[in-house]
Amino acid sequence: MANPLYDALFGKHAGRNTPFLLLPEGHVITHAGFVDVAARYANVFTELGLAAGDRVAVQIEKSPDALALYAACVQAGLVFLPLNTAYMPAEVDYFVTNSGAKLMVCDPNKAEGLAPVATAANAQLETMDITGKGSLRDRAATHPASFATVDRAPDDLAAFLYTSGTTGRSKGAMLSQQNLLSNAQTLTKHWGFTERDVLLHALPIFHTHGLFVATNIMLLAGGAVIWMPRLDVDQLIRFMPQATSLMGVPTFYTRLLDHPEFTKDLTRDMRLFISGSAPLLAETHRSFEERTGHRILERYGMTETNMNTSNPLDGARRAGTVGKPLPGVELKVCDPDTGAPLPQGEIGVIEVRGPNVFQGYWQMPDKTAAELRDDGFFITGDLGLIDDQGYVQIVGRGKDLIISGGYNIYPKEVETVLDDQPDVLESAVIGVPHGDLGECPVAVIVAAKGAAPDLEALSALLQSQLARFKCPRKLLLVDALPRNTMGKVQKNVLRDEYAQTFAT
Ligand code: MLC
Ligand code: AMP
Repeated sequence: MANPLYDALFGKHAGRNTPFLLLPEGHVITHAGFVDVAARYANVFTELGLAAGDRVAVQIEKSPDALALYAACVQAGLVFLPLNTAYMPAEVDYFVTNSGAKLMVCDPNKAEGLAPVATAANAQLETMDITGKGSLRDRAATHPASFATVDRAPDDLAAFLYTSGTTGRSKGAMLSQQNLLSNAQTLTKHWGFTERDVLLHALPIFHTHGLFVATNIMLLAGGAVIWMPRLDVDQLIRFMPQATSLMGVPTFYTRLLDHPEFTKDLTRDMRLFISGSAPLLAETHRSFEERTGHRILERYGMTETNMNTSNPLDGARRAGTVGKPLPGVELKVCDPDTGAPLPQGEIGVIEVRGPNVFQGYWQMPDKTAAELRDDGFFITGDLGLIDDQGYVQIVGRGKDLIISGGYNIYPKEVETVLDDQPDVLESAVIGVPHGDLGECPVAVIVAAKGAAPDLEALSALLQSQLARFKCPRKLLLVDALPRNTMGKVQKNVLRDEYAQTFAT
């Protein structure tokens, strides 16, 4: 047996002294150097008593060592569980407990606060800071740069990514080796990535986009990655002449367009600009082409499915569409009530099937059954249509979800915190247009009888419990929420009413 994901992404780089991670301050990590570091961490995992199939939860800043932990998990047959660094301890508590993680890795600054979480969940706690330093690296220094790769089958799990739900708590999407590998292979070919490519990487590595799409492709293709800790447009511009490609959420592109130094000349050696995770406005697509001559390639994906559709490398990249289903991916548009496929051109719920589709939600058979059909089709909850040229257009969401700067916010989670407050009768959290982040959450609140909620105090309370990006940028008090005849809150009415909240 072998370990297909490790062999394809990492193992083949052993001994290759070619540049892999190019750090902004000038340091270069070679492919060989990277797999050596990963092997040391794989040895640490064994030292800590972890065995194949165990989950490793990490909430750490982006660094080369943070990426090496992902490689080490794959090599040791462990399930990698990355967490958004913005999550608060209560949120982390849920993920660690629910996943049954045996090891938790956090920033040294957060270790004290998270120690009780680890203890309660019976997980070991180790640390790693933004430079890679911490207790894990100390341990790694005592181990050799070689490790006997653990055998894995294509269906064995490689990662858990938690995704929130419209009703209850977050669900751990289980991704197998084959889910990740098949998608990386398809995308590398579809987008023409080779070892000559140099990717500008400014996305976080705790989500599908920055971790799997961007890094898996580059590892498979064997090219180099300019490894930036976060989005800094000045830095992006500085390094663009050395790069061939960029992957980003739409905010990356609107911020580039807002920068006076972002010119056609700067993008001369760029081969490809890719956008996804949130809708790219047709207007951004057109302005980008006017400024640079490049047409952004938009694609569509999800945590549960990796990438589903893409505009073509060669051929028409059409603004306002997410392209056609990727090779090997089947896509249909169905009636939301009956699940029956709809004729071409009609709007319905998008369903997808293929080797990219996840294995189900961890220990949630009911939720899995509700979204993943017996025949393998996954119900995405996105509303769309297939146009007369076979391109998919996403026209809305059947699920109550806000996407802000590429991060998902489930209103229900925020409303639950607000509704629990004695001064609040009820609340509705909606997404309203925002020039920089696409949309931003706003909370519309109704006071409990005779109460006068302190909006500042409510805002502070939300910030103490939820990651900052989920917290509404504005809280508004109203007498009543609009309802339809069935008594359901009409969020579309609220979205229209408050559409101008962040208009400039
Ligand atoms: C940061 N903040 C946000 C935010 N990001 N608020 C709302 N939405 C966001 N996305 C808040 C911070 O909490 C902080 O608040 C303030 O904004 C400034 O923080 P920052 O860290 O300086 O922000 P910035 O660096 O400008 O980050 C914005 C961003 C970043 C868009 C560059 O959010 C980002 O990199 N997003 C990418 C997300 C991503 O990778 N998504 C892929 C999901 S995978 P305060 O109050 O402290 O000032 C997926 C599948 C697929 O969807 O198809 O790809
Ligand atoms: P996540 O759960 O973070 O993986 O978010 C997945 C969701 O992001 C999808 O269900 C879509 O709603 C949205 N999404 C991803 N790519 C695009 C895109 N190109 N256009 C519009 N929405 C997108």
